Amino acid sequence: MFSKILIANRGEIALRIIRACKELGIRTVAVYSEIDRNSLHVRLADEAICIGQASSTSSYLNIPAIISAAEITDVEAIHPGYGFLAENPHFAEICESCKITFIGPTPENIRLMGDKMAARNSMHKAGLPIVPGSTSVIKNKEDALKIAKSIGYPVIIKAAAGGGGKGMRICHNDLTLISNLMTAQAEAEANFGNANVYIEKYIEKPRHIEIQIIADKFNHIVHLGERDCSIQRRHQKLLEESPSPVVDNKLRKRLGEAALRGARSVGYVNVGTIEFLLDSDNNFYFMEMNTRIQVEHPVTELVTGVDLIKEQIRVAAGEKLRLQQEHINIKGSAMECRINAEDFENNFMPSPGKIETLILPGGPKIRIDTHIYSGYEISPYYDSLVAKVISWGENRADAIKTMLRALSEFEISPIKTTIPFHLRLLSNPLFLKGDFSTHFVQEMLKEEQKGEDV
Ligand code: MV4
Repeated sequence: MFSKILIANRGEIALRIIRACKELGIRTVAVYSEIDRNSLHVRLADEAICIGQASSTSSYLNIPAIISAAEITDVEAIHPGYGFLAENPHFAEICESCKITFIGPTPENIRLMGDKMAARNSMHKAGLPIVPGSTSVIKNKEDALKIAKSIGYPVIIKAAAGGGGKGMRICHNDLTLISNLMTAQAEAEANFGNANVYIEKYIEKPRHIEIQIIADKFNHIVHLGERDCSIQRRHQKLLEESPSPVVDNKLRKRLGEAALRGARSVGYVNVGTIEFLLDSDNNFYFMEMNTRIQVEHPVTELVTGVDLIKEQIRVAAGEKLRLQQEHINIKGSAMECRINAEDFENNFMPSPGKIETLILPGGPKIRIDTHIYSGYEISPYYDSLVAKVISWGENRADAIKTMLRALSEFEISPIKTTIPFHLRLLSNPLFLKGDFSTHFVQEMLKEEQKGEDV
């Protein structure tokens, strides 16, 4: 096992990783930007090194500064958390060449999954179902029209280097297809430095279902069931839950086996998530693979009892995975509400600032992952996540009741948050029935807007 690791991240995930290290007997090195000097990850780590100014490019994305900090403190490994450098194949390579273990998959796997079209082709070859569409780059309008004719409208244009919903265009006919193609290519070039786009049949109102996997370096791999991440707004997830209200044991087995087949086919190691779209007939299609620990990993931890961060560190250190698929059972139901410093009443406008009052919920079946405290200043430089409230219940209805109880205890001021959104969501009859798609939030907010107009 490692004796010392560096955490190349900030916020709640840095704390989560430091806590796992403490329990594993691993010493920790925090890195921080000038503005994060008073952050909890700096206080809780054994050592802390300032790596630059507030802007992410000067600090948490500053590879030379982070590698220098790792060399000075003589760590054996770097945990990248999520975001920042977590899915940067170049960073993983540099760690490797400096003889520092990158706690994650290989640079080759990160690079493959970063190219969404290559990932799609690779998973198709492995036998996973993919949405009908193109198997190579769309070069011109003739290519586009030919594909659209063969699969039928609506279609969606996606950037090969995109992902997470960025750079997508939905087209309903030849005319919009041709005009969207040019802008999609230009946008892809501008945003990702890669103009390559591909086309898929557009699945209307799907659910976003993702399977958590973990693999060791000895070809042993297990899946830990699904998370339903359909509750999102503009590709930002707001609530995630496990199990999905629409996935039964039979479907879970099929999704899990598909995920394992895909991961095995590329020799994947460490934690990963295979995203699927599930259509209204319960057909599923491979979408993307995330090669990092995800924000929503706690819901899987609560229903499986597996500490994903500890397991991730253990397999990176070359330990054998002790989990066996037949011993992984989904117990009860868990959900996570993302509390962002955003003004729900004001179109989710960012609401940074100093926290004056803070009362965090607690009690049975509630877990809070957060880095904030009374007197902490939420900076506008980084993402707006301030806390994750995660509830567990014997069943979904109980997990919802406990979540409502917890959110009603949560006091934070003067900054505005997404708590009022969650209170509304958790009392919506369709949500309570489990009847929703990736369009649900948009539809719910539009419906409420209408009510206000009358
Ligand atoms: C799609 C789709 C419908 N049809 N692909 C968005 C994020 C990226 N992971 C893939 N995304 C989508 N791809 C086809 N062929 C709809 C979405 C989509 C979506 C997916 C998951 C979660 C939220 C979403 C919101 C809008 C669109």
